[in-house]
Amino acid sequence: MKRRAFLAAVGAAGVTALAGCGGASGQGDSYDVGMTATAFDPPEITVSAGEEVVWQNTSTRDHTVTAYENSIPEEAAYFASGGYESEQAARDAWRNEFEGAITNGETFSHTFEVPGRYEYVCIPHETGGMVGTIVVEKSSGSGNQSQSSDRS
Ligand SMILES: [Cu+2]
Repeated sequence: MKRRAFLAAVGAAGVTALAGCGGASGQGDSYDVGMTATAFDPPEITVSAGEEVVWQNTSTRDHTVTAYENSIPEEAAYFASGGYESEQAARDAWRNEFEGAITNGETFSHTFEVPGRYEYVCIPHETGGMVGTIVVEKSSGSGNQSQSSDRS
């Protein structure tokens, strides 16, 4: 319970930071990926390396954000709501005590440092196809990327 409250607080701080520099994806002011009753919305977003992604549960059902351990870049840090260090730990925690849930209105955030493709799932709705993808592109260097595409 304490850990969830902490994650929510971190998410809120991240929102402020994102708002200050223009936001990551234009999906509204306070989050990048919402969660409907059965899906991540949008199911795929692209960010730059070093950017933080904020998920918010915009539905009334409990969801998780749980990275597929084998579908993230090899050098990347594992991420899962609840702070678990492996997919198995996240799945066990959910199965045992529904831990790691993001409840209505709560947020979860993760900063993506390693470029590549990250696939993740909502454990309770995996069979319903509630999966998502984060594509992380190399940052252009100075860290403050403009929205205009001036890359070659
Ligand atoms: Cu779900």
